[in-house]
Amino acid sequence: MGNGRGRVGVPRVPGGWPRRRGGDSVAQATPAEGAMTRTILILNGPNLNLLGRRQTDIYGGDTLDDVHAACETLAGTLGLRVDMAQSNHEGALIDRIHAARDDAAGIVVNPGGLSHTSVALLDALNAFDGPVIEVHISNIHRREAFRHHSYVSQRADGVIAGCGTQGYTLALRRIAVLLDG
Ligand code: CA2
Repeated sequence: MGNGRGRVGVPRVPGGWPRRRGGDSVAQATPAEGAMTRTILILNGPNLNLLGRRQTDIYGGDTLDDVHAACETLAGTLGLRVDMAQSNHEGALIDRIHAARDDAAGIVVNPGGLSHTSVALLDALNAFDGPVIEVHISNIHRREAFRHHSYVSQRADGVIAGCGTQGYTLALRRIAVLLDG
């Protein structure tokens, strides 16, 4: 079953993920547009700035800078660029997702605690046309019941949970597959 957006599984069209606004192919794009389509936004929600500094028993010892470095290294091998962002503010996260409509080809998102509460974040992601992979460092299904549901999962093309910070690089690999078709 799809997400109501006409995308079920891996897209089969040449050139990868269906483009919005008339469906320009990569071959038709200008160099500037081509570069734009290969940037992946890695968006982190509230409290993830503390990663590696507190609660290392749950989230591990890597900092967000470590995650950024690992993603940048991998992205180079995948022909992608990454733009890493974190905010403790729901509105700022929503604004960044809106901007991603014009400056990112895909989104890797760890919404943090907002996963379990934010319809507004879901609405913002529903306005983004590229692939979205949701990441949770911890296995939310093995934790408190209130963490078992994520609003964002209704939009996500894939969900990775419980793989530690490796989940971010796994998500990047999946986005590369989805974009390249
Ligand atoms: O497992 C995940 O990645 C979570 O998205 C992390 C959220 C939590 O609310 C979700 O249920 C699962 C919490 C992020 C807080 O991150 C911290 C990291 C280190 C120290 C304190 C908080």
